[in-house]
Parts: sequence; structure tokens; C-alpha cells
Amino acid sequence: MAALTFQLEHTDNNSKARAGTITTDHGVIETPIFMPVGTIGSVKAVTQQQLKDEIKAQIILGNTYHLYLRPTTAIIEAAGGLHKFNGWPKPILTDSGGYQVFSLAENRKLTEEGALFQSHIDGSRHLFTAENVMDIQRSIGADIIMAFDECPPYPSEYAYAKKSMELTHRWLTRCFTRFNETEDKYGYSQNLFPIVQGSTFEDLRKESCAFVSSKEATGNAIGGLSVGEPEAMMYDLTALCAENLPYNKPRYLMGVGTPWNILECISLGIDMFDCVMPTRNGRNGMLFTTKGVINIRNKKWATDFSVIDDGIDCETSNYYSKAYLRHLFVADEILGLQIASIHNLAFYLWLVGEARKHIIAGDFKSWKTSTREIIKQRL
Ligand code: PRF
Repeated sequence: MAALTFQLEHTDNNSKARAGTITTDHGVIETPIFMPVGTIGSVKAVTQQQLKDEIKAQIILGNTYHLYLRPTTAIIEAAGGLHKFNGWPKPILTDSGGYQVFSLAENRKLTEEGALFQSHIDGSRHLFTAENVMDIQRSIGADIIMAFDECPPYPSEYAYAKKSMELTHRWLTRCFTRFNETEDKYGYSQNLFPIVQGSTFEDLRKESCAFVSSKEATGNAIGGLSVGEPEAMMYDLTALCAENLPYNKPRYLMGVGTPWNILECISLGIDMFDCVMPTRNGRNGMLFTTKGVINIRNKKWATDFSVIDDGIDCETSNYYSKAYLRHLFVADEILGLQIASIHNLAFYLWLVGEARKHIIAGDFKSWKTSTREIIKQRL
């Protein structure tokens, strides 16, 4: 029951990139890391065995909003926590649900107390507060749990962004109070990560970083980015936040992004990422490979019998041909969704693993420049 620790192993001389290790009671995570999204306790179309053996995932995400509604907190608690329920033995992180309430629920209403919302499943009414979101995440039992926050839309007016950030800060203090009053439920340590907000305003972002840092959490997150703002603005704000968050704690950039976004943000000092892109885009036939981006439905792949990607160490990517995968997509066969999801996730894990190797080797910046042209290319 030891709180999470972060060991910095190498820092890049030519950028802010770092390689480190996060140690949790469910094992070690090598950073920089990408975390597959398993919203309802399942990474869509992928088994836990495939996550472990083929994709080589080290930590996966779950979502409080979804798990609370279905299967319900009570059922996860009866199972002995999410690790026991879904059979994933390594670290889990749960997002707090605030973000999903605002993007999914119907008739949601924000008050000082929390967020009132109607379930997207059956319209039933619920209230999320800083306190019950801590209690629910205690019961789900993730190794890393997220503070309850509001993610303002882009663009937001300064006055709204400021009010929203201040509310997120008051919720944050309530989250820590409740978190510290309650115990780890399942014999291993849970860690609360606060989230920086402040929309696109530099002074608000700095203020939020200072407030978040004052909580002395074991790790910190940056929210409210990649919500429609220009890419250059996202990088500038990420750089600003990374500089203003503790150096010796992991920094998690929430919901980012494309393979290129990830490399760029690693160079700005980010250690942890999650995004639905590899699985969601994979299900739409978009494959990220070490040679470039493929639309597998394209006719040009119909007779390409070469394997999906021989550049990464993943049995699925090295086994099935592009022509076969195209056939599965064109025929609407569910195996196609599985193969594409496994491959894309394996690619994302390969990408962050290579980034880590090159940070350690000392040639991250030149590797990133040469990799950029290849991974952005459309085949
Ligand atoms: N807050 C939370 N989860 C998130 C975000 C946020 O701002 C984002 C924004 N990119 C993704 N997921 N709690």
C-alpha cells in the first residue's frame, strides 16, 4: 500500500522530454506512456490478453461516468474492484466523469455542489459531486483517480473560463478533503491526480498550475486542451503548463492525441497520454503504421498481401495482410474491427516506447524529426 512514486531516469538535452518510471502497487509504468481507453471497463474490441501480450499496454483507462451507470458501482464493488471484475492485473486510471457528463449526459446542470445530469442510457437523474465522485472512484478501485473538474468548451470567454477554473479549484479542494478522509478499499494504494484548467488564457493556466501544484499530489494532469483549439495553441498551452507543474511528478495530458501530437507533447515534458483515436479511428478503417497512415477500405489495398505492419513487435500486425483486413472491412466483418484496434494500439505503444528509447539514447530530437515525415504520410 505504497503511494505511487515517479523516478526520472533520463532528461533530453535538446528538448523537455523525459523518460521515467511510475511505480504503483499493480506494477511499473515506463514513461512516456500511452494509456488505451477502456471507458466501460473494456478497451473496445480488444481482450485483456491482447492488451497485455500483443499491444504491451502497461496501464488502461476506465471512466467513472460510464461505470457508475453500468454495470453500477455496487456491482464493481461486489466483484472486489475493477481489476478483479475485468481481469486486468496492471494499473488502471479512471477519469472522474465530469468531462463525460458534459459531453454525453442530457439536461446537465452545473451548480456549486456539482453536476446534475440525466443518464444517456435511460434518462434517469443523477448528481455528481466532488465527494461522491471520490467515493465512486474509491469503489471502482483504480490506481490513479482523477479530480472532478469542468472542461470549458473552445472558445470560451475570459470571464466564463475564470469562473469555471475557480469552481474546478473549489471542487479540487473538496476532492482532496474527501480523498484524505477515506481509505484505499482493496489493499493497494490509490492516488488522486488534480487537473489544470483555465481554457486558452495564459494567466489562468499559470494560476491553475500554481493551485494544482500546491496540492502536492503524486502526479498532475492538464485538462481542457484538444477541444477544438488550433494545434499551435494547444502546444503553447501544454508547454506553459508543463513548465509550471512540478518537475519530479508525472504530467498527464488528457485526451491527446494524434501520433504526431504525442511526440510533440513528449518534447514539451508530458509523460502520460490517452486518446480514443487509435481505437475509434481504427474501427473506421484508419490505420497508423510505421510507414504512414492507411485507409484500409481503399481499393488500392485489395491485392496488397503484405502484412499490416512489420515495423512493430505485434503478432497481429505481423500476421494478417492488408488485403485480408480490407476484405474484412468491406464485408463488415467484426474481426476487422478487432485487428485494426489491436494494430493501432500496438502502434501507439510502439511509438511511445521508441520515444523513450531515443530519450535514453540521447537522440530524441533528430529521431522525432525523421519520424514525423514518415508517420504523417498518407499511403
Ligand atoms: N477533464 C477530464 N477529462 C478529460 C479532459 C478534461 O479536461 C479532456 C480534455 N482534452 C479529456 N478528458 N476530467
